[in-house]
Amino acid sequence: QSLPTRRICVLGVPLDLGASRRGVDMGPSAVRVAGLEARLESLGHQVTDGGNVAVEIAETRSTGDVHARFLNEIAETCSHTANAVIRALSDGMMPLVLGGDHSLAAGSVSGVAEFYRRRDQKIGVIWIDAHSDINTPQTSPSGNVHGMPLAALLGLGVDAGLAPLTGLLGYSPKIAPENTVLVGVRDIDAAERENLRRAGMTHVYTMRDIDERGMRAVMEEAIRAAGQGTAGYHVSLDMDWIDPEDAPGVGTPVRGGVTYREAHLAMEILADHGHLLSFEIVEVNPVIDEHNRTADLAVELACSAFGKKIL
Ligand code: EXY
Ligand code: MN
Ligand code: MN
Ligand code: MN
Repeated sequence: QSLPTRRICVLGVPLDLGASRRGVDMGPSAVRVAGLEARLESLGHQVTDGGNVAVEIAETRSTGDVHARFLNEIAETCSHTANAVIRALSDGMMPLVLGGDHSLAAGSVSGVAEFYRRRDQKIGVIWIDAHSDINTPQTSPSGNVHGMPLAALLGLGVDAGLAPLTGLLGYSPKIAPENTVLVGVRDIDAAERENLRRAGMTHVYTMRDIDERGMRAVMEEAIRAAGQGTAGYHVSLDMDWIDPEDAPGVGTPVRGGVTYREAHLAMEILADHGHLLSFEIVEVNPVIDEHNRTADLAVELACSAFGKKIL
C-alpha cells in the first residue's frame, strides 16, 4: 500500500545543559549518521535538513541557580527551537526534532502550540518517557531542567523559578492536561505525583498499564485523549522509554522499559491514525551507546511512526 508522502524538516537541538550526564548534545549527529534522512526518503517522504538550532555549551557558562541549572541558556535555545518549528510548519513541513536533552521540548512543543493557536486550534501531546518530566525548580531533586519541560508546558512553576521556560513566547499554559498524555512512565518522584495532580493530568499510562492492558489498548486511549478537540498531536519520544537492553545509549536509563517490539507497535499505531503534527526524539547519548545502536533504533522508530510497514 502506498503511504501519504510527507514533507519533513529535520531540526537538530544539540543541547545537554538540562542533564547532569554529558553527551546527549551529540544525539542529533548520531541519529543523522544512522541514516535518518535516507531511510525516511526510501519510504517516499521528502526530507529537508534544517540544520541545528544554536545552543550554548556548559564550558563557557556558569551553572546559575542549582535548582535549575543553566535555565536561562536553555530557555534561549527553547526560544530558537520554537521559532524554527514555527518556520517549518509555516513552510508546510512536518518538524522532526532531534535532541539533545528533553528540556528542548519546552521549545518545540511551544512552537507547535503557537502555530496552531494562530489558527484558533489546540494541540495534543503524547509524551513517551520513563519519566514524567514534571518537576519545578522547587520540587526537583537534581536541578536538571530535562526533568521539568512538561511542568513548563502545562503552566506550572511560574512562581517556583521556572518562569523563563513556562513563559516562553509570552503566554502560558501552552497545552491542556486533558489533551496531554504520558505513556510508559516508571520513575516518578514523590513531588512529581503532586505536580501531576496539580496540573490536572489524568491520562498517565504507566508500565503497569502497558503490562496489563497491552500496548494497543494504551495507545488507542492515548491517541483518543490527545486528539480530542485538537488539530492533532505532537509526539515527544524520550529514548529512555525503551528498556536499556535495547536502548543503552540514553542519558537516564531506567530498568523495566518497553521492548523493541512494543516500541515499534506503538509507532505503527501512531502512523495508522495519521493525526501527527510533529515528532521528536530526545536523550540519545552516543557516549554510552554501543556502536550507535540506540541512534539506529531511533531511526527505525521514526520510520515506523512515518508509515513503514513490514508488508
Ligand atoms: N525526575 C528526575 C529529576 O527530575 O531529576 C529524573 C529526570 C530525568 C528526565 C529524563 C529525561 O527524561
Ligand atoms: Mn524525558
Ligand atoms: Mn526520560
Ligand atoms: Mn484516528
